[in-house]
Amino acid sequence: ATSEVTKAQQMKVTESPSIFTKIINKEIPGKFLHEDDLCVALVDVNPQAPVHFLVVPRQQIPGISYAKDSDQALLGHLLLVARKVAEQQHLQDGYRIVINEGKNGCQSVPHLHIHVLGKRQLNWPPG
Ligand code: DGP
Repeated sequence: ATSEVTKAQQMKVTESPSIFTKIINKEIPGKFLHEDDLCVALVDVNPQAPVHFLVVPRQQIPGISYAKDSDQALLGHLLLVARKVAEQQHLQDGYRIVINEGKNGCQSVPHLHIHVLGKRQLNWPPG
């Protein structure tokens, strides 16, 4: 399987629709933990922790580097959904929220998403 680093190095920000847009539009399957007018939460297909989900805006912003001042309310909403779904997933012992950006950040899907990982002791610093 292609490593996440290789995928990140090969990512094209122009990919449209993204894999997440196809999942949001129910063209390909995904396990939804949350859906609202602005975003969804999806179980990550390649989990890095016992609980690993993604909070994804319906709008296909290619990454956090493309966010505009006018996205302020949306970005806040994504974090609050991350917190609410983390509670539903019983992550009371803690969790980590991550946004990967671009090649060096190891972003492989060009559609903004917040990772939430929990149910194990995570380490620091990340690789
Ligand atoms: P990132 O490296 O931050 O771009 O993370 C992309 C994540 O998306 C990665 O953890 C694997 C996950 N992923 C990729 N393709 C799919 C898919 O088709 N379905 C789901 N649920 N997750 C996916």
